[in-house]
Amino acid sequence: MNIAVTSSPPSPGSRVVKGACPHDCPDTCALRITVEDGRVVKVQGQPDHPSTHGALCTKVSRYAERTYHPERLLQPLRRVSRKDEPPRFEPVSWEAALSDIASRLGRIAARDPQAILPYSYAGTMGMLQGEAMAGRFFNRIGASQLDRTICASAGAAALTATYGHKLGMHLPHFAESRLVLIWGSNSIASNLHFWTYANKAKREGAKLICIDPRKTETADKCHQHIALLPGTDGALALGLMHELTTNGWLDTDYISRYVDGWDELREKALAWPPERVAEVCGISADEVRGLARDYATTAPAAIRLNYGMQRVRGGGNAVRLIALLPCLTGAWKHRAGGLLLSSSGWFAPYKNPMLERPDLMTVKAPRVINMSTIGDELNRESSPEFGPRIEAVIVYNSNPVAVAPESPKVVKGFARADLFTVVLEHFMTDTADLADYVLPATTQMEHLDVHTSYGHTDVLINEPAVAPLGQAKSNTQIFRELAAACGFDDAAFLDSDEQLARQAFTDAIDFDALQQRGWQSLPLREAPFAEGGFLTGSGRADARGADYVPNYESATSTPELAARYPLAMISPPARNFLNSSFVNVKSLRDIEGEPLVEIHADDAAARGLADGAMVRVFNDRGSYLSRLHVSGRARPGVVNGLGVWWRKLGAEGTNVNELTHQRLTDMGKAPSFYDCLVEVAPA
Ligand SMILES: Nc1nc2c(c(=O)[nH]1)N[C@H]1C(S)=C(S)[C@@H](COP(=O)(O)OP(=O)(O)OC[C@H]3O[C@@H](n4cnc5c(=O)[nH]c(N)nc54)[C@H](O)[C@@H]3O)O[C@H]1N2
Ligand SMILES: Nc1nc2c(c(=O)[nH]1)N[C@H]1C(S)=C(S)[C@@H](COP(=O)(O)OP(=O)(O)OC[C@H]3O[C@@H](n4cnc5c(=O)[nH]c(N)nc54)[C@H](O)[C@@H]3O)O[C@H]1N2
Ligand SMILES: [Mo]
Repeated sequence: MNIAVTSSPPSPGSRVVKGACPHDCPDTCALRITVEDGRVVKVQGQPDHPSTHGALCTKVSRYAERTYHPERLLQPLRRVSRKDEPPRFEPVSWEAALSDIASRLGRIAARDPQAILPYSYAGTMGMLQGEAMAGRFFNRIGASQLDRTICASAGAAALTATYGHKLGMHLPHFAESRLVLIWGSNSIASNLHFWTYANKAKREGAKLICIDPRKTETADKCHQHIALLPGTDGALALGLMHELTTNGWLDTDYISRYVDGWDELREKALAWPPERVAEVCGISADEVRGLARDYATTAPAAIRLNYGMQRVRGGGNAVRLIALLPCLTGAWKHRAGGLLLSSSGWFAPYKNPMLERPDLMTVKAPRVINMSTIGDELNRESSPEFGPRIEAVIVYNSNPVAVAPESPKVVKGFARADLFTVVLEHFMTDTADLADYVLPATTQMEHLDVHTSYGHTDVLINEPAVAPLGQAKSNTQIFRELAAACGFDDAAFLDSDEQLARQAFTDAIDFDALQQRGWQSLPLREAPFAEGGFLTGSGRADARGADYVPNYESATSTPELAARYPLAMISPPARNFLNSSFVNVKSLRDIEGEPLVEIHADDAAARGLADGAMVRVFNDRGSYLSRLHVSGRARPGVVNGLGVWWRKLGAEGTNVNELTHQRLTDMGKAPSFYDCLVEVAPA
């Protein structure tokens, strides 16, 4: 495993700063940042933070390389070329940039402020550099609101429907499980600090089973790998319920006390015998039977479900069905049994709902734009249903031109001559290339922040380690100054970062103690649902209405389309990138090599394709040039297009999102990135 474990003492004259990893990852590691002469020289994991235990992933141990990257944006830039020309920018002062941006936004707002749209996601997961000051600004100006759906909202809606909130097992307890299902997650790549606990369980004799269309690094290390077809997890869950029912493996006492709607769901499950499941999932009936037996007869049994499996049309229902499994076997009765998809709901009672100051909102019930369909939204005209055409977009903490689905439409939207785009960034990303103004933002080494997590249950602080580089400013400071340039004199815009940090939580999280220690664990119930206590209105887990929903695109749901595009494409993360972040860090890009697509030997042979060939992956939406990797990691019928590369670093200025579509999941209005048919041909 390529993790960096180091805890050498600081040399004399150096300083150690308490940090938190800002990236969109369930691990939210506590950092130990060593500074010498005002410069970060080392980024390590905090040895005493339980889940970090002194170890970082390869990416974040290179955080200094990213911070001091020669291509860091260090001054504000104004566009001088047209949007349909290669991008050219000139440096401009902060004063000139902010005053021009304020006057252009002011003119749009005078017509209709809802023509202004913020576009942000989790480039940093920090509460301050995320939405604390940005939210205040957009509320005050009266902008459209953004529905932040691009990653997790199908699973979030499903967990909330089933358990009443985004809650699950506590991370450390996985180490005591006897059976761990790693379902839709390449933990070693994307959730390394969970893997440590799973590996501990393995060493103590637990069985590990990976459920994933791709034979990942994680599948390599599990005892068993079930390589189902993408988007068929709901069918597998129903098949498991069939077996639990017909073999008498249900915990009828737990169900009768703590589950609503099982009678209805049981009827549906009985229609899914292993043979039918096998056909839909592309696996064997014995795999279904064996999995059911292991799950029902091993205790405690834990499921690490992750977001990889909910990026398909039926992602929400699949999460619901899987989340019900531990309610049917009573696995929740043990603290090392149950399921974890997200722990973020545990923080809800500790967060200040007023941090982003919804009371400043100047437009009553502004319209909501879904970030996952930004390609379509930017290309819409004004209409009574839609409202005003989008005239300005302020992008921060996100790189939509690379990460949003169906990028041909996203590019077309951002390339509109009449769209005013401001991008707050560290680097000249694909999105920044299409901006009118690019504003240099600080990195996690240069600003204060506070963090929660969606994998563990600790609050963390990130102290600034060094002064901002060049003329970079933090997101909070940029929105503060933009508010001033717009003439907003509300006191809310005068709060310093430390004041924001002190406002972020209720009194139960003491900021001074956080500064002292670096992190604070939430007090938690050991086995949260041992006696029900779900956060649904009834206190019971809710099974009503859950059912398998087939993909938008598959051999069974769209046979005509599948005749032209017979391969299902998934596009999970590349291990050494974080979404599109780090793609420009050379040492990491060198490990990944180049954009590649993995294919099974039979599918390659049927197309006369050789390992290492350049191929065109295509469908009706677009075409993507990529290196072919004939690989045991791909199952028949499925190709794996790894990573969200920067378009401009790809072979023809495209990436995998050239092929994905904008249709939304059954719950939570999320994108269905992994529900996508393609064909592969020689380039
Ligand atoms: N190194 C690295 N770490 C990351 C990220 C990154 O880009 N790089 N991204 C971060 C982010 S934003 C997120 S949301 C999390 C995501 O973390 P996870 O939810 O754990 O997702 P991934 O590691 O993307 O793993 C998804 C796995 O799901 C599999 N998969 C795809 N389709 C299906 C399906 O239909 N069913 C099943 N059962 N499996 C399927 C893929 O093959 C892949 O191995 O990771 C975070 N951590
Ligand atoms: N095909 C396909 N597409 C995907 C996925 C997939 O698996 N397959 N995964 C999806 C998922 S799970 C997610 S979460 C999204 C992620 O999509 P994004 O949230 O857009 O994530 P990144 O690509 O990492 O881009 C984040 C940007 O924020 C910038 N940034 C970081 N910190 C700061 C800061 O403090 N201030 C400012 N101003 N900028 C900062 C970084 O430099 C980076 O360019 O992508 C989605 N897209
Ligand atoms: Mo994500």
